[in-house]
Amino acid sequence: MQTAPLPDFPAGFRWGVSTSAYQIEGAARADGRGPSIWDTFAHSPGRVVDGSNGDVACDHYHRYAEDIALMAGLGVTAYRFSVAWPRVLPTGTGAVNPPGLDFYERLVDGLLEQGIDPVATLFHWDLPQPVQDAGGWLNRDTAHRFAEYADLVAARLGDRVKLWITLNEPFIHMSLGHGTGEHAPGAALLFDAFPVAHHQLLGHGLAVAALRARCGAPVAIANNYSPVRPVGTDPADLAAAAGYEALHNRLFTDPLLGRGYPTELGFDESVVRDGDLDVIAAPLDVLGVNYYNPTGVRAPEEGSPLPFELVPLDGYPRTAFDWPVAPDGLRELLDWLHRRYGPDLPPIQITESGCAYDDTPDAEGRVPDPDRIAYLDGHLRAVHAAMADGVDVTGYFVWSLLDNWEWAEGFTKRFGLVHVDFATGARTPKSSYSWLREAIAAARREPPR
Ligand code: PNW
Repeated sequence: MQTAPLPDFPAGFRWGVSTSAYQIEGAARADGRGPSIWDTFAHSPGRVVDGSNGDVACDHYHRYAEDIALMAGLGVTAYRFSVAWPRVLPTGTGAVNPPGLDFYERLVDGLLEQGIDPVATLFHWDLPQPVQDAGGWLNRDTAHRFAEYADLVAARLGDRVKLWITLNEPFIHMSLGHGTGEHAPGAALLFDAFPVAHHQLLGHGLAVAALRARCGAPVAIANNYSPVRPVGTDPADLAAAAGYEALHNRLFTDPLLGRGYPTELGFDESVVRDGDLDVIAAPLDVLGVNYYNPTGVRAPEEGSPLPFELVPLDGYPRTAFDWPVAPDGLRELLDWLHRRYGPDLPPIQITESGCAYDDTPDAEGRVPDPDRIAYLDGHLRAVHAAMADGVDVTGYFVWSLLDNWEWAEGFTKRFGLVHVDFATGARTPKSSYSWLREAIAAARREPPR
């Protein structure tokens, strides 16, 4: 598919792809890896739509060299992966598993050989099961265990990782993992899940301190955001939308950027101790922004346990996930972050942006995915427009390099630039891969200014 040339991005803009450990690595019992909450969850009947799990996934643990070659062919300047805590510390704490650290060292060194910046996420939801058994993120101790694990990884890789990301989407881990139970560990506590927010943020702050003590590499967190669109004009609809806005977009970012927790949600904040908010507000070098779609919200039905109802938004094309395709939402979101947080907002990198479609190889073995090309084109233009509005955006990572294991959706949602045949592990670059390769090559040819 042909698209008009993209506008110029500045020299040094980071072009990347993102993945996460449990979604691609497989090798779930190899080389001393311990179980995580996602192993437990995926192996429990009824939790994952197709009954699948990440035991093998993309077998990236064994095929990482091929995957680095795919990235080199794409021309990206950075790769965002996650370190599996239970691969490094099989029980979450205590004894180190050397082969686990060795794997990430091979990966990092392989990336550096290709001139690709390693960007390491420390927690992408795969909590060691023994840490969960001790209370998981409902237990304040987990914040300290996380910082110790961060210190351990930084001691080994701190001289080579170019950007650390402490947590991935703590909002989703709280809300789907502990609010509704759709994700591991499967707790359905609704608003009583607030301690999971606070302890993740405390763990983040403690990990930032540990990383700073070990190395000079910049530190970020990756939050997901969604512009909230009220559906309906009743004051009750507007109030519901305002509440959801505070929950989704501000609960994590306000305390990170020194504003404390939003009060309008009525959370029981008794777990917050003196000094915690200072730990959480440790300066960040980059804010990671994961963006997929805007959210429609209206007032709930009588008797609903939640103060809002999420509703589909009309008037947008949809992905295979039924998510609306709304590049304007990304510009709106970036402008909102810039306005709301002003000088406290660090430079932004889009740490995830992408879409799922039912991509299937054709008779010639090609995988045409014109909808993904249109998606990426639109979202890159939205980023560029936000930059012209004055927002400091320094990178864009596509979710994802590979089709992979999409959590509760199992293998049914394909987000990759590269098609994966899950029966054989065979990788086939889709047409979006060729499109992005040309876009990156054109951008990197721009003269520095
Ligand atoms: C993110 N939602 O998850 C994650 O960081 C990735 O691991 C994941 O594969 C990707 O987005 C695509 O889903 C999300 O329900 C999971 O709104 C669920 C939601 C949002 C993000």
